[in-house]
Amino acid sequence: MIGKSTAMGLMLVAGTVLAGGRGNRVIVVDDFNDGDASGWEETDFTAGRGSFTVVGGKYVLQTTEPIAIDDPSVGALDADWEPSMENPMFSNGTVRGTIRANTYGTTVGFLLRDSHETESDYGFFGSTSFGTFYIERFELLAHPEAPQTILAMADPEDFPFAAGEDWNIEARVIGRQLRMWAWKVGDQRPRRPLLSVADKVLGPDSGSGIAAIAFFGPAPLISQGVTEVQVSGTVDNITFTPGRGRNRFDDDDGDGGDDD
Ligand SMILES: [Ca+2]
Ligand SMILES: [Ca+2]
Repeated sequence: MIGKSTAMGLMLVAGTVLAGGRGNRVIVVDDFNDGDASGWEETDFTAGRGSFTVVGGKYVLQTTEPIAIDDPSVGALDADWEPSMENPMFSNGTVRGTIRANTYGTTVGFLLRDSHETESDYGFFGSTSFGTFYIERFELLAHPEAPQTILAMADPEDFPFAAGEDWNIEARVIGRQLRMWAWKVGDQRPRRPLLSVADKVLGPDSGSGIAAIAFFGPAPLISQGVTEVQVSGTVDNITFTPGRGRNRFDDDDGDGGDDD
């Protein structure tokens, strides 16, 4: 059954497809400039200690109080973009958006191939506690004892990520190829991805959801002696480019053609 909000979301998608290159298009997911986050399904894993607000045309996911480092929720605040859920058009493609961690300890980023049936996804994050960017596979139903697998992580010495910085993130999953670009707002997009890894566990049939999420990663924080985190992450200017259509962003290896 399609609910009213989903039907409206689909209309929104149809109305905001921008002209792109041959066989390609960019879908405006949300820029939050209308002051609300309609179309986003918000899940507060902290059981009432989280808030989702649009502030100054940006989407802010934050806890209303510090969350203890051993809290099983890991302070997670998850917002799913409803038109992408169970919609195969979003199973392969590229999410682009900006992220900012407003507090030390916060991890913030985007999910692709998110499924609420299997509670699985691929996550593309900036982590203030690791101090850099990483890609992970998440499978709660299949591996409840250890759902997170870090597939690739940048070197924090070379690619540091810290609280208070605005970054562009480009997160791509096409087939089994995962890629992530990250560059500071105002800088030029690097030609080559920061992270590139193949993984075949969560195929295109595993899920299609796009989500924004903020949480904390306990492991590095515990080793640093941190006892609690007030999670706060900001996202904005989110777009999605479906499939592997050729455009000027796809020629990452510089050979004049599409990659892969
Ligand atoms: Ca809105
Ligand atoms: Ca905005």
